[in-house]
Amino acid sequence: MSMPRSAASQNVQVADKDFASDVEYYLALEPRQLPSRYLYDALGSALFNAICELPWYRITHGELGLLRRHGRAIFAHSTPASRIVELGPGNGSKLLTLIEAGRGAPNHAGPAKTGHHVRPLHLHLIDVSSKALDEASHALALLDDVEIVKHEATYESGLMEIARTGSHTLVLFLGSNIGNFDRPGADEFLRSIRAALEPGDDLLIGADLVKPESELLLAYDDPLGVTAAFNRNLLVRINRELGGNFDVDAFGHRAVWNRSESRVEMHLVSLRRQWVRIPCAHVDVTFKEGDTIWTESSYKYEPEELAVVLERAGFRPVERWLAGEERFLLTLARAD
Ligand code: AVJ
Repeated sequence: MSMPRSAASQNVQVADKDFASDVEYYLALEPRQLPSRYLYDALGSALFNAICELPWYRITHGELGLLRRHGRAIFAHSTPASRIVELGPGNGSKLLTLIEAGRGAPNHAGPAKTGHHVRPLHLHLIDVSSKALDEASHALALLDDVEIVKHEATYESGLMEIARTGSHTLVLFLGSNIGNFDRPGADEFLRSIRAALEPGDDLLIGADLVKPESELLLAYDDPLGVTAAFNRNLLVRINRELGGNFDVDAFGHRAVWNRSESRVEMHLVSLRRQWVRIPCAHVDVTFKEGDTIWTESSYKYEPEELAVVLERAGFRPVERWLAGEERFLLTLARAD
């Protein structure tokens, strides 16, 4: 069994060069777009945490309720693991809730109440946002006998860092973060999670389900304008980090339910004709009134579909828990 590597060796910086070249590349596509992972700078992460508190955004509350109510069952159904890897821990509340709810469960790897000596539980947090990593590790440090390893990295490179240590692993992919991938991308990404695991390892995945359009639009275009601020902050970030001259006031927020693709899309809409330059990304572009930048997709699932997608990627669904009110599904699946 290999030893866990030290925390210090595992910080991979997401280089600004990637941001500049992605902005250049994606703004040249038709339709114009920007990758949603860049929404999460420090302010973007804070705004996302605020979104999670909104009464219209029900993913977080629905999922936390499931983790709280079924935490013991989740550990009881999973292979005993000495490490938990979370892809996109946000502020750490999902993992904290799961571990606290799971205390005393038969397979819970953390400090048991029985007084037996238990190896410390290793928590690996993978996120592109250093702010999120700091917040999450701070929140999780409240737990006894855990060792926290931060990976400031994309999911893909973080997964390569945690791959194959020989110790059993539970991977958490919660919050409907799977929703940012289109269907082929989700297939491919789940396969890359599977490739980082050994047979018998587990994946706990949370997915938001298809629901009435009116509910979806309220969740992604809230009356307080927090989601609009979250979206427009991407322009603020481009201005600050890449020297752009976006007039942030001149872009509106739009959420669209694309039924045939089963996704909610976020767009920024130019409110007038304007010329935008982003020197560090070699961008020089004009927007007509009504021109858009597509900034995010949040794909929604049907329960049966998710099981099929997991099976295709080499996972066998073990158990699932549904929040009926919020239409949110938590699935535990085992690597074949
Ligand atoms: C964190 C990607 C799951 O798509 O629901 C929230 C991000 N965007 N409101 C989502 C988000 C707008 C969120 N994910």
